Amino acid sequence: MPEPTISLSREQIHSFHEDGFLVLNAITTQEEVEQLREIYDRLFFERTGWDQGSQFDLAGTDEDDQPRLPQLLGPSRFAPELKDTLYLANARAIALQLLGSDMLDRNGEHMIYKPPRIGAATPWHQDQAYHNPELAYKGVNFWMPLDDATVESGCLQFIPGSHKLDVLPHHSINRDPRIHGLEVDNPEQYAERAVPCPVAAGGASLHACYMLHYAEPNHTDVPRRAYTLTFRTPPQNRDKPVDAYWQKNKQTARQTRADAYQTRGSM
Ligand SMILES: O=C(O)CCC(=O)C(=O)O
Repeated sequence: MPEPTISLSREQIHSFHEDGFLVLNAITTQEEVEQLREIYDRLFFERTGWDQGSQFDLAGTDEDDQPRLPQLLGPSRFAPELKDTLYLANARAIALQLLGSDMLDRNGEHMIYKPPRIGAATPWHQDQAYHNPELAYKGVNFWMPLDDATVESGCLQFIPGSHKLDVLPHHSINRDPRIHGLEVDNPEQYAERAVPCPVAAGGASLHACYMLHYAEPNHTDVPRRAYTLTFRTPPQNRDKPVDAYWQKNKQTARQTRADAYQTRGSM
């Protein structure tokens, strides 16, 4: 693992805790961005992880030939060289500054691809709407684009201070339980308070747990490739679980594939 090359100033740490997000101009080198693009394109071109349910269309039912928002969970399981990047070393060092020494060693990761022209919106949501409703979380997501991400191509947008909220009611995209992706209820109210955070390739936007965030469809002719790393402290049991009723009626093709894959593995 490379040695970290950057750290946050006191002002940046304060601003992250106050607003719930932060933008970094560079979290890795352009040389590493080039290498990551090759790995990324291979993983999506070959639909790596599809059979395991680890790759799927976040905004669709997985019936389309051309998914509009493909997502791959745990990409380093399929490309182990991702465990040895400067991006990971820098993100881990910064996460430690933000979360403190009880941060867990193990981190999460995923990739979300917005193809040129057809890439769908990532609706307003909180990541914790997907998570275990019995637990409370403290953590940080690093979102690094491999292409210059603009508002038009789908950089992330945030609602300052919304990381201080608890989980809000969500529903499946299009209210279709066959779709994995979630959207917060009444999303229209957030647009006018949104802070768009354009980021150049190899830079990153960071956001805290519970932050409301969104990204436009990709209206441009260039891809919007993004690679997220997540870090957290041990989750705490809640006195009263969140009523995450939107999780209960999910019926995704991704889950069916994941269950079938597990059954085959245990036979
Ligand atoms: O890449 C996107 O469009 C959304 C990313 C996101 O929601 C996340 O990484 O938490």
